[in-house]
Amino acid sequence: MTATSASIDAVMGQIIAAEEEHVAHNYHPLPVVIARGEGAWVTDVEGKRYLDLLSAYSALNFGHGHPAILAAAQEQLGRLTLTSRAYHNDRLGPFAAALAELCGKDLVLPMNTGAEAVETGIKVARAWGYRVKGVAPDAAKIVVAHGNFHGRTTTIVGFSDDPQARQDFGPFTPGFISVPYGDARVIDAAITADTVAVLIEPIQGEAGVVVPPVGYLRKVRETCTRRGVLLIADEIQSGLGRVGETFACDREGVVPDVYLLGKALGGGILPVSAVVADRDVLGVIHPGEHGSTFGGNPLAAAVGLRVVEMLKTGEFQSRAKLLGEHLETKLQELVGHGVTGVRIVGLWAGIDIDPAVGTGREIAERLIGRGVLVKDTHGQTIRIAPPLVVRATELDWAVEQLRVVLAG
Ligand code: IF1
Repeated sequence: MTATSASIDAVMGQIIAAEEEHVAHNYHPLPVVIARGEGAWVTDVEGKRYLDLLSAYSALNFGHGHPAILAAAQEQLGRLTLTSRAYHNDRLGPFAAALAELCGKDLVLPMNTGAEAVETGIKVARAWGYRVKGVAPDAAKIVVAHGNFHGRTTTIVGFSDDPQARQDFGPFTPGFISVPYGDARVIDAAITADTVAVLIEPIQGEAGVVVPPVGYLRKVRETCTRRGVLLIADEIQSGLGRVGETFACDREGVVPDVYLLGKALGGGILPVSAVVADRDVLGVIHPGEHGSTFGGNPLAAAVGLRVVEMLKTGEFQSRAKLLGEHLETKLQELVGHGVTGVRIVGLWAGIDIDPAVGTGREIAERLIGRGVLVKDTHGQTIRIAPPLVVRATELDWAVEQLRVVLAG
């Protein structure tokens, strides 16, 4: 079903129709056809400009076409893009060393998509459980949280509680126990002798930027340490500057046993993900037990190294924190004026729309006409996640467009 409205130009209508004709309908895209991107802005096929407040779900933390990242990619494109891990390449080592240092860990297992990092984290935790903790064969359990989103593979959707993610995709992988998010006591109660890990998002993205109570992450960390299970933090969306820190776990001074990273690690250019942990965890994986054709390829490593170098300055984290405080003040002014709730951490916000004004999707569609791109989630919520290069004046302008749309 194409949401073509009368206002969409025939050119865009033709492009959308062609996409409809030949692309599987696994998404319901908003009615805009983007052709170019620069910084926090994108341009459609007719030359109309939009402020990008989604950033490809935080994969574009550094904006569209960041010159330093493009330069690293272009230089590597002309040298070497892929070897497979059957051989060494001269880019993976420096990337892994820099990323491990950024995380304060020993080892990096490079993959491509976020879901692959999550699946890898699950395999590593299970292998650690059997080979280090001594859990009985095939008995490993992993505790997850209600409202989680960790990707779209059948194992991952198997522990989702979103019916749309699970319907008709079974049977599912066993060994996962789901508990309410935000209460460390239920995690403690769910841990048994067979539990090898707790897998959580430090802030739940898809659920609508759900921030757990202060102290939750610290209590989960303490519980995992006391009960001898791994804390796996899925920072694929919350990490790499988005929340005003390098990692969302940093907000509570929590260091997980395993970081799952992705999205922005690829600089908005290509899929780069990684599992990062100390040797006593990641060292359980032996040659031939896990991998991927593109994991750790020299192009991904060159881009990933540049991203890590950019994060080491702390500039993007500071921008996200300061601009986030500015944005929060502006968004709070909308509460009671078409907005029923605002949750924001750094430059990552979930805004609940008053049903009397419309659905999240309707607001997102109306914002297109005012040059602002957002994405709805779970009916009444729109999420705001601009590139961290966005300017305060651009955020002010975007909030003003939202105010006008809400006012009808
Ligand atoms: C889609 C959602 C966001 C993630 C976390 C792992 C992954 C994701 C915390 C998997 C991916 C993406 C997937 C994309 C839309 C987007 C999304 F709406 F699906 F849930 F951001 F909230 N962990 N999230 O957020 O990473 O395999 O996609 O690289 O599937 O529509 P991936």
